[in-house]
Amino acid sequence: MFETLQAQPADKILALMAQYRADPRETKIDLGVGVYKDATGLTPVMKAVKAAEHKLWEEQDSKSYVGLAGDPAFGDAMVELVLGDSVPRETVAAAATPGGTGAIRQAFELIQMARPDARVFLSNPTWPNHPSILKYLGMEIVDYRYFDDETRGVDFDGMTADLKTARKGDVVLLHGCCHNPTGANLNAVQWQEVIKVLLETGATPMVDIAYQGFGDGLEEDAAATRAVVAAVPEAIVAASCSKNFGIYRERTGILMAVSKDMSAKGLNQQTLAFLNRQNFSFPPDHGARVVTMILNDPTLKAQWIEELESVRVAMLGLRTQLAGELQRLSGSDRFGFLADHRGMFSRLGTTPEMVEKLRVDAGIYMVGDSRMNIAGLNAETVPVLAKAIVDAGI
Ligand code: PLP
Ligand code: TYF
Repeated sequence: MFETLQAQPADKILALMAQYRADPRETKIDLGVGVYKDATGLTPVMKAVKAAEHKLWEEQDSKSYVGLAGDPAFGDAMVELVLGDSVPRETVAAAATPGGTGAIRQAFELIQMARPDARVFLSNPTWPNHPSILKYLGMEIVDYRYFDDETRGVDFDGMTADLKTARKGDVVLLHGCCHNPTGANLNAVQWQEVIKVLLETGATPMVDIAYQGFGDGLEEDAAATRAVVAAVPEAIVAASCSKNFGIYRERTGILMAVSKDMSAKGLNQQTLAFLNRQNFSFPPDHGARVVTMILNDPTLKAQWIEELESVRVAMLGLRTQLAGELQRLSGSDRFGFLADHRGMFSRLGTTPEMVEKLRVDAGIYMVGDSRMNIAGLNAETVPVLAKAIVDAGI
């Protein structure tokens, strides 16, 4: 049986993580995997999370099964966090999933179930797991232009031209905020243009939002997702709590199916629960419960927002420092895009050979497409990175 198995391609980001760990150099800098790290290089448990876990330990009197879609209170809290009051709650079906990746996987299966011939439009580039899962499911992918290698901003004309080729029954996957891997994002006017194209083509948007609170703020980062779901007849939203609650390993995420036609909610909800049952039955509860406790307790929520805000501001500070240092050393403004990008990542815009050179010569680890995790830096390593970039002639 197993002798027929073939080696599958490794995840390049995760492979880089192992390579970094094996590097004995003390001066090495990890700008690889998208995990937030503080100035000392640690990924701390947020205080609000610790407090909620403590309370949970004291109060929880059963670990019996919850429900196929998870605790409805988690659904309510997350729909409010992500969608605000953009659409009536009665139009949103929601199911807890193992992480944001679980939500994405279930979303693709939902699409395949509803429309076996659907094409899924992906930004070029996008998070590698998007095409990887779609290929695994045998679904058709269409790339749309997204990143402008020259400006390191969004190639908006290319993007809209490509999205106009979508049809009703197709799905357009959009990053709600903090685009991974580029860090380049649409402005509010451009989002309205995208919405216009969605309405013209009849294609269904699927929003992947994994970094709410990491870009311009909790509400600001949700604005595009809310505008999209409010405007179109149907939308899919996959949200992750891994980053903004710092609960990566708890696998906490949610899939939402939004339908303007309120009578559709029952069937959508039942379908999401069915999909969970086919794949793993009950979703993990611990992370979801902690998130629910935080969002429903004004004191814990205020503490979480404060902690999240300090994470966001720290990353912005590193962006400004890095752009400034590069301007000083290179005598040019060509790295100004680093201060304009938002979220954990920026694509530097250099060749895989240069990325490899930085790793070998300077112990700087970034993903092969030159994606850097800004949170991997601190005030001391920013000048080191800037010097290495300029010395390499990038
Ligand atoms: N979507 C994007 C764009 C991501 O970068 C991530 C990153 O981890 C996820 C979804 C899902 O993350 P997780 O499954 O860890 O919640
Ligand atoms: O893009 C990243 O680095 C994060 C973490 O298979 C991640 O989203 C990377 C690869 C992967 C799962 C998560």
